Amino acid sequence: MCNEYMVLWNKLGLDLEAHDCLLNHVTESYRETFLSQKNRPQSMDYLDFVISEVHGLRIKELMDKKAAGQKVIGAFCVFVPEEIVQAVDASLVGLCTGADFSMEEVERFLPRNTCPLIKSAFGFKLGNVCPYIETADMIVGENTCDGKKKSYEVLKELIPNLYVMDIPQTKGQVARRLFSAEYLRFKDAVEELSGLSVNAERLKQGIEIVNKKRQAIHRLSRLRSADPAPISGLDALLVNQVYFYENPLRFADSVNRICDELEERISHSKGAFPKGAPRIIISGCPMALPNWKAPRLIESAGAVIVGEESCVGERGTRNLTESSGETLVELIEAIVDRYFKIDCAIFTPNPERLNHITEMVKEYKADGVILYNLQFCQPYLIESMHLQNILGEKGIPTLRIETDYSAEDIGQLKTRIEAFIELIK
Ligand code: BJ8
Repeated sequence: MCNEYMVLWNKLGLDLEAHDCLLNHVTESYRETFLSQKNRPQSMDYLDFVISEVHGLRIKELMDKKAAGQKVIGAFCVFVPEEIVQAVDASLVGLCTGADFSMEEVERFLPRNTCPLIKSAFGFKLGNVCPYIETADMIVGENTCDGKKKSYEVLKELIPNLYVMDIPQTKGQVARRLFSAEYLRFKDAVEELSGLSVNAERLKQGIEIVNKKRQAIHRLSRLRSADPAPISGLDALLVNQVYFYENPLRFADSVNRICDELEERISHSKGAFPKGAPRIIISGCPMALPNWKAPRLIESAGAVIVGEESCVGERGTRNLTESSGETLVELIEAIVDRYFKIDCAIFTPNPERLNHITEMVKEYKADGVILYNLQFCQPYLIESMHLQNILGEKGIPTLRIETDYSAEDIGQLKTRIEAFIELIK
């Protein structure tokens, strides 16, 4: 690894040996999962490069920005409004929560039966292996599920610059007022952090930047409705994962370039999978980098994932923020409107999610749905049983899986996924 990065990681206080182990693991897993795919679009080179530099060049870029006075904000959830972060020229980065690390240490702070995503956040901090956590000037936690909200009380002891945002759990008028007040409180906090004040012009610009990357993702999603699917679900998931790390405008340009190539492929009926391959919507808990286990099993079994109903996917990106308002209040309200539509399972009731899944099945011509749940995630696990029943009544074949970040259940998952794909063929 280049010396310059070693100096950088050292300066950030990373445990260089443990960090090396993590990078080797991710590089190996990336090679096996992504580089071994057949019929990959050429323009995926961009993502190969981004991943190879995710702890290198991107961190250096963020550190250079910090040296120039700009701020970096880390987040664990899609409820953190990036538009407001952009309005003070700061960068928002999603924090790694997709792999087990330092589990023994983690279980000194959290019960064993805690969702892997939460444990992962602790593991990356306790193991001193995440340069994003160490680069961030502020880390935003959000009171969403019980696991997250209670764990932030503990995480605060490890991360003094943790800022916790309250998120309502219902969608009535009172809840919306709370949501709006919390976004205003967040605006005040980022203004204080950056020393810049958010005005209508800055916020409009922030909205337009974030919308551009969402629009690029929307274009990609539409192209995935073609048969043969022009891109694998794994590569599309990777695009959705990189969404949380990359510079937004560079990301939008690069995804648009991928889309240009996919349009070309579609015009020649060229696909990542053969025409008629079983088509799957995967729905449920977020798949944070570097969690690729379930999609890899699904696509190795010959099916292609054509959409993700997930926060690392359409739940997180599907709506744009209206940018036509002229005043700060109008623009903040537009942001609140946009984020209040997110149909996370922490809301009760949450009928929009079922509607979204059924729309996606139709839009992407899916043959079945795989409900993906992380172990001990009560909101998604409970919702998934109900969803499976209703989707079954609608004649949509559905498989419900529950997993974690270990390799222990790969054999059992593989058998169940292969049987499901056989069924829907
Ligand atoms: S908006 S899905 S990113 S909260 S998997 S930690 S729910 S126990 S991640 Fe999420 Fe925001 Fe909702 Fe999306 Fe809890 Fe479940 Fe773990 Fe989860």
